[in-house]
Amino acid sequence: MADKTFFITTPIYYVNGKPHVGHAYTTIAADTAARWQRLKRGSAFLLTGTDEHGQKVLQKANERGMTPTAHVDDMVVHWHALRDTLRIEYDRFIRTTDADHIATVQATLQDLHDKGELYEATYTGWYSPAAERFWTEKDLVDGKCPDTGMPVEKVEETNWFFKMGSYQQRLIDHIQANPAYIRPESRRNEVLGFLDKPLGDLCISRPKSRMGWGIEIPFARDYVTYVWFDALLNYVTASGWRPGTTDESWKKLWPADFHLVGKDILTTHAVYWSTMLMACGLPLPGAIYAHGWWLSADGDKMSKSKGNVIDVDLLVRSFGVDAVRFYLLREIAFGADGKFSYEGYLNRYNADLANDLGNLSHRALSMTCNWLGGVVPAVEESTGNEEPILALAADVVTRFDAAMDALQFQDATGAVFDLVRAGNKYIDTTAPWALNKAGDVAKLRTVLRTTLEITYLSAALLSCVMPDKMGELIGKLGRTPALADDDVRAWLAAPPTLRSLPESTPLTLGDPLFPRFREMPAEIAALFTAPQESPVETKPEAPVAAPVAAPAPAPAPKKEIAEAPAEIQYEDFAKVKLRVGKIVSAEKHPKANRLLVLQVDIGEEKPRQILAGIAEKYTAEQVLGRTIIVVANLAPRKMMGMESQGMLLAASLDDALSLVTADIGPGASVK
Ligand code: ME8
Repeated sequence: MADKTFFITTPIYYVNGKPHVGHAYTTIAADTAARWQRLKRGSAFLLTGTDEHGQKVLQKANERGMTPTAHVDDMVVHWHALRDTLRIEYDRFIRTTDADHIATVQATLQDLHDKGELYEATYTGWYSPAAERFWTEKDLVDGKCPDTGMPVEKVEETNWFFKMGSYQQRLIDHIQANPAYIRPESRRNEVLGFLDKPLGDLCISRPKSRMGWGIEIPFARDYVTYVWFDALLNYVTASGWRPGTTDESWKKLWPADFHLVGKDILTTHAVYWSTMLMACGLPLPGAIYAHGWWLSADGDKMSKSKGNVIDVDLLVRSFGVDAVRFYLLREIAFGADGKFSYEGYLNRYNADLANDLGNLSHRALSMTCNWLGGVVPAVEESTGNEEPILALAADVVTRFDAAMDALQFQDATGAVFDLVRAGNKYIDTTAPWALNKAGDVAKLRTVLRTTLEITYLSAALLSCVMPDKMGELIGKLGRTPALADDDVRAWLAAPPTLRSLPESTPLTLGDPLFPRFREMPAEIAALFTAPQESPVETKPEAPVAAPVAAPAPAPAPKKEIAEAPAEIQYEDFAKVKLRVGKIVSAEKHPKANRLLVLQVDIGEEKPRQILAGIAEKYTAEQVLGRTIIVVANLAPRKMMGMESQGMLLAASLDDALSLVTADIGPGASVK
């Protein structure tokens, strides 16, 4: 069909719990891709929803003392809410309890039955209620379910089977002929490996006597269909397809361009779903993209029972929705696993959003407002630095587009941040403050116009990732998101010229877009009020060259400090390796008011991270660039969740504190 709409799907999620960061991840990725394609093509269709049948959902309803219907109606509210909380512009939210879906599933079952694709057989096997599937004797691990480790029951049952095995070779051929069908490459190999072994048939029924919460099989009324057979069909229900339909409008959507799934459900999509489609006589989707897993900070799978699930509402409340969307897509390659830590989150927020992008936009706007009347200036005299940044802008548009088409969100955002950083460097190189002071208005106009244009181009591209904040920034630059979309389309057709903002348009300075977080937001910090590691040293009494380590967090009991002996031997002192170090970066510790997190160059390959309890006396800005003395062979230790790889020396007297400094290059040894 000529005017086929770009169609992208998320998994439909079980309504046995509330959404967490993992569910948010797939949904945000799909939404970002859909927004970009909508911008490029004029339309796109994003499908998401909930998987409401089956054992797991029934079990949860039972635990809550509710009927399954009351339970799913109650839980779906949390999933609908993602539209607002995460700014998900979905075109349909499908529920497997929707009437059109039930009709499609029943019609498909009947059709496959009529075509001889289904058969009845008696089966004896080990059934795992937790995994909702049968295992053979040899699959079991210590007599338990290999997937869940839970007990299994020996069950003899007559059931209905789908002749999945008969499609094995066709599926292998399809995957081999279409290298992009299963992505990323490593997952494709995994599926081909799975298909090396004989593929069995799929049991697609459950006797109502055992599990009645599902869609009734029309030709076997004592059975409901298996939850996966039901769930996978949601993708075609939403297109409007049904067996035998004469209305061809479903072809506008189907086949889907992308199914986005987590790696946990790749087999069900790559094998069950692909063969089901073959049996239905439907074309296969363009690609099944299995992304990686968000793990807890210590590398564990997130699970409610472990209490390590990251609450996405809390993140949004604390940092805003745009920052959450950005972090999830920027931090890890789509396909790889990633560990979620609040420290990592805060650092990324501060470095990319508050610093790089926040600075660029705030500098561009504030200098124009201060020195050029707050309107978009004309380009006048070149400073000789404009050409490279123009070339980079064109390159960034191309890279962004290619990466977004391939769902490489990390590369796409990375391309824009190359430009953002180049924009900041351009400001530093051209020094508009000096041009202003010298009255060189012709060059000043060029520099600020170029900077505003770079900010605008970055905002316009990033608006599919951060729709609210980038919309706000586009507004500050005197444009609207709709005009920005037009501009992006123009840059895709011909390289940008950095002349998109109409001259003399008034600008709005306003507040910084991404305020810097000096500490972890209170609601998150409160999660960590459990007892902290107690500090080993505190500020000693000695008036000279006293090592300064982290002070205790308020509630922790203070440790008694052993009196330093009156005399030590030279060998004792010789054990301490002292080095001169230069502080190359300084930040407040996200969770401890009194700590600064320093990166100190002591002449090694890379700077050492040193946590110093000096934040009450020194700001990060005051210590940046100072040349200090470091105890370089102190065993690393963790303080409030971050590692300190050494200690700096400071002198203290009463309330006064002074860093011990040196007038020699980093790496010099102190004897
Ligand atoms: O499997 N990291 O639903 P589900 C990344 N109903 N993604 C994660 C994640 C994590 N830690 N945790 C969950 C089902 N996800 C079926 C799907 S589709 C026809 C039926 C995401 O509620 C990821 O997309 O268990 C994963 O595949 C999905 O949630 C599983 O959601």
